[in-house]
Amino acid sequence: MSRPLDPERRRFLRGTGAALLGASALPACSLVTQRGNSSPPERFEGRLVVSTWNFGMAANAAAWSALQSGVPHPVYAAAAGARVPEADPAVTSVGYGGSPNAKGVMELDACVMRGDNLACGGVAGLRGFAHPVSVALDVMDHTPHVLLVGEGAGEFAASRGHEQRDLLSAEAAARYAKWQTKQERPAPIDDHDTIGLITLDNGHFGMAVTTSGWAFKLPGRVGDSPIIGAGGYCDNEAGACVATGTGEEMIRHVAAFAVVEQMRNGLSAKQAAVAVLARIRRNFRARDMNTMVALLAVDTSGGVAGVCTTKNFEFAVHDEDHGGVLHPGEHLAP
Ligand code: SD4
Repeated sequence: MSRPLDPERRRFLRGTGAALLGASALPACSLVTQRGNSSPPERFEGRLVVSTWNFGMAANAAAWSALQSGVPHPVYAAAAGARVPEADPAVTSVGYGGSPNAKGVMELDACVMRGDNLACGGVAGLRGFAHPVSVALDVMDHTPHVLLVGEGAGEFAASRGHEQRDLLSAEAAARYAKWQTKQERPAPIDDHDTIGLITLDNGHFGMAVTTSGWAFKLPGRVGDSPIIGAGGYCDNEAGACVATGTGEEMIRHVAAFAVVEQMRNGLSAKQAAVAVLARIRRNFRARDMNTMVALLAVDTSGGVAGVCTTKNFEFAVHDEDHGGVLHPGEHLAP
């Protein structure tokens, strides 16, 4: 049974959703993008990189070069792409320059997965490291585990020699200070944009997700992004999916896994993503809330779909025939 929201919280969720979506939560990005007006072609041939949001354009370009240079598996190309927004202070929801938790501390989440053998790795609540996605790769490649959290994740990252960095940019500190001075200080529910990348090369899927998560979240809060099956999943036999938006909804529905399983049952990327997103929205509406959830999926035939509960979603696609193109997400019909 779903827990009814108290009227205060209900008002807050409605208010923040409307305000933030109206203003678009997308961070400024200096990249010149080739903006497609419509959905991508029905299917792509050959190598492919897709990722969430407009900052996915620069990430895709890096992932594409990595694919071209012959990485051992496309997951390493996905991670190479993810490192771009992790290092970019203009991206206010990923890595350096992302948003801190309610105590002003940066806690980052990331995961990676490969579709041939389902090897995967993740870190949650990682503090003080520049590239959580690289630490996630090391969890996959150098431990028998799939997810390390908090202090242990940090100790592991240090033991592997990962770059340490103060992740709170001056701009992020200013945003935090502004948020702190507000009388009511709920965390803004739609103030977060994760990058999730899917790479496909010769039938082999790779996937990477990285984020600073929900801005001003409770310390210790973990979203969907480091959780295999929630924020991302891939399987060469079925397809791949990454998610962005309110992670609690993705965790509840094991969203990325659900989309991949629908593709395994024969649905296209678009049919699968729409089916799962509709289920997620039905469920959160039943809890009297509204929020942003977007699913980006690729099927084994090279079909790509990006669907969202709101109108502001965009996704980036890079392939041989078209180069890099930014596509508008499809808004799920009301
Ligand atoms: C989270 N899903 O931590 C992430 C944030 C996000 O678009 O994707 N925002 O809930």
